[in-house]
Amino acid sequence: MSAAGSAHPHEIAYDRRRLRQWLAGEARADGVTRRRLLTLLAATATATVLPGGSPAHAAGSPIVKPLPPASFIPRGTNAETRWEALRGTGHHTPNALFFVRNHTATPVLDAADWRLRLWGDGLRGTPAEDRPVEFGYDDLRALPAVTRTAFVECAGNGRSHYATQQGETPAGTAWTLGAIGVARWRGVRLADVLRRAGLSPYAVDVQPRGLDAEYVSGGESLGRVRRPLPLAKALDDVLLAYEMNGEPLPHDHGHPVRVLVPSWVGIASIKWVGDIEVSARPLYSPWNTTFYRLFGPAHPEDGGAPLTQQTIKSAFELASGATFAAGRSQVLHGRSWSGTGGIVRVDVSTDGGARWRRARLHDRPRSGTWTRWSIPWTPGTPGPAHLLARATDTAGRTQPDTSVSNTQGYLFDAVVRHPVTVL
Ligand SMILES: Nc1nc2c(c(=O)[nH]1)N[C@H]1C(S)=C(S)[C@@H](COP(=O)(O)O)O[C@H]1N2
Ligand SMILES: [Mo]
Repeated sequence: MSAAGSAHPHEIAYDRRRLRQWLAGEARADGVTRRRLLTLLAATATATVLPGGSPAHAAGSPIVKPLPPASFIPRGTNAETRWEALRGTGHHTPNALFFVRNHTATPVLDAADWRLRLWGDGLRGTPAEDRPVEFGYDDLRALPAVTRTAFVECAGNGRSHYATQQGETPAGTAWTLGAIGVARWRGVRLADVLRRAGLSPYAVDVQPRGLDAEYVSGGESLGRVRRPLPLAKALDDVLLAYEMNGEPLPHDHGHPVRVLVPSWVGIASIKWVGDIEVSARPLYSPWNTTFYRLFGPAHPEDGGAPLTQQTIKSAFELASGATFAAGRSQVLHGRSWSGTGGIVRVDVSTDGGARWRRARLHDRPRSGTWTRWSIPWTPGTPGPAHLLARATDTAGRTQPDTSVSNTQGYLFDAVVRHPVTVL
């Protein structure tokens, strides 16, 4: 367990080491062609195929739960939460309102049949796949339970604002700001499961994989959704969650068990987890090579390091184009969050950014979750207006005016101009 306890690897250095090892033939890169990796290294920052989704079921919706139009904006195999639907909900997003991001379609799995298989050369005394360690649902339930409040947010949340505010055209789902939800997750520590499985001191990466269908992109199957996680994060605060807001995990959110990686981009939180490879060599998948890295002129030639922590954002609990009566006093509500710390300050402008006032915070700053806020407003002159909110976190990070562009439109962090009309 010595490697286990080592310090957080600096992700960029770690990634370079990974690439070198791969080139030396040491790393495993199933489902990633040599050509793909070389392209990555050579760094043509071309836009990738738009995940349109291939149905996992013969028929039916890719999402199981109802998606009332008042609460959701349908986006292919995904569904975005409407911010106006969060008004009046508490700190935690009700399961019925939580956004869904599916590469294919929600598989309906039975906890009684479910097994979690741990395998790989990063386990002690386990020759590769020969003797995998298995856990059933009841085995997990019998381990010490932990609960934690955390957001799951898609790396592409806010992507459409690269177009609306910056005139760019990144590839991917055109989310506004509703690809985030906060829940109270209950489950077991991944660290407990890894230790029970017998972690070797040489383990460096763990790679959970979903039980949903293989993801087909550009006519090529990339295999089942999976993404390696450095061991240091896996042993830190990652959960195998079986409850969401006090209910068994809903089908769309990973029933019976999902990975929950606090503060990181949503792709790390693999749903419907069926197996976890524990590896003594760095691992690659399309989700840490082709996807979920930053490409473009502002980034390293061979792309940035695989995305880890989420960025900082704010949203009003209002519909786009909401109307207000001139001269009538209001209270505006919103939420801000960051992957690098709790939110300590939010400034709001109701005049398109000329003057700023400090909002009142309704939650204590806590990492991995949002802070609700409010501010009074009496709209003046009738006509179109823009509401803006700018958050600052405990790490001293503040939302900028412009987000650094990247071809796939990840990590939008700029202040969003929320259009409203005063009547
Ligand atoms: N197995 C599997 N896990 C997955 C995905 C998926 O399609 N399949 N999507 C990922 C992405 S990109 C995000 S943003 C989150 C979304 O979680 P949610 O649907 O519970 O909101 O799940 C992640 N885990
Ligand atoms: Mo995502």
